Order: sequence, then structure tokens, then C-alpha cells
Amino acid sequence: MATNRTFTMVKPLAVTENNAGAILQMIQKAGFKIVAMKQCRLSKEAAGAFYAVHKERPFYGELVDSMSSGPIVAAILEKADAVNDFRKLIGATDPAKADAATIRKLYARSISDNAVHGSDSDENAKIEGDFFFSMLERF
Ligand code: 3AN
Repeated sequence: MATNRTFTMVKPLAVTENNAGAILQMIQKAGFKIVAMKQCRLSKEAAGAFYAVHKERPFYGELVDSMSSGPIVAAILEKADAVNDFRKLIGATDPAKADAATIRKLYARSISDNAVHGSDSDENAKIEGDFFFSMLERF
């Protein structure tokens, strides 16, 4: 059964372009509650560990460079069917293929700098939230 939490990051280019506030507003207006949130910068090592599942993919190096290039905003979000509903809100990985009015359609620059991360399963939502947040940081 679907759980009610997912994990997101506003990616470095979207933060640098001052779009984090607008993106978080879209997330809240879509009914997600922010359970935990912080701005921080991933080292190359930390970005590599977070995306270790993609280690063999040709874009892994580019992804690690991009995700460690500036600050990100990480958050745990709560809503019924959170993982699936958040994937719908952010749109397709490639912004050129994302539906109108999705976060990636509005704010992504390319398939690698695609504005936001969203967990792809309940299991990964838990792993990814635990990567960034202690129990004391969740409300
Ligand atoms: P999603 O973030 O939509 O779940 P994944 O998990 O397939 O997509 O990919 C993780 C991240 O890797 C994407 N958010 C994107 O930044 C990057 N990425 C995925 N596919 C490509 C690609 N073909 N070229 C460059 N970067 C990619």
C-alpha cells in the first residue's frame, strides 16, 4: 500500500535562479505538507552516494557535477499517495516531455538540470529522507 511521505530536492540551478520559493509554493498548493526542510550543499561524494543507483549510467558524472554545483533545498513531504501524486506534479524526467503546468515544464532547463528530484517508490522515499534528516528535524 502507498505510504503518505515522499522526498524531494530543489536542484542547484533552480535554487541559484531563485525559483525555490515558487516551486515550494506549487508543492504546498498541491496539498503537500512540509514535514522537514533544509538548504545545504552536497559534496561530490555525497551527491555520488545519493545517486549511487545510477553509477553505471552514462550521465552519472554529469549528474554528480550538477547536483554538487550549488545549494539544494531538501524536504520530506506528506500527503495521501505522496510518491505517485508528487511524480505527477513534477512531470516527466525530460522537461520537453513534461505535461503543461508541471514543475519541470515550468522550471527545468534540461534533462539533467530538471529543477526537482522526486522519490520513485515508498522504499526510496524513506531511504532518501533518512539520508538528509534526523528524527529531531521532522515535524
Ligand atoms: P527522475 O528524477 O525523473 O526519477 P531518474 O531517476 O531516471 O529520473 O534520473 C535521476 C536524475 O538523473 C534525473 N533527475 C536527471 O537529473 C538525471 N538524468 C536522468 N536521465 C538523464 C539523461 N538521459 N541525461 C542526463 N541526465 C539524466
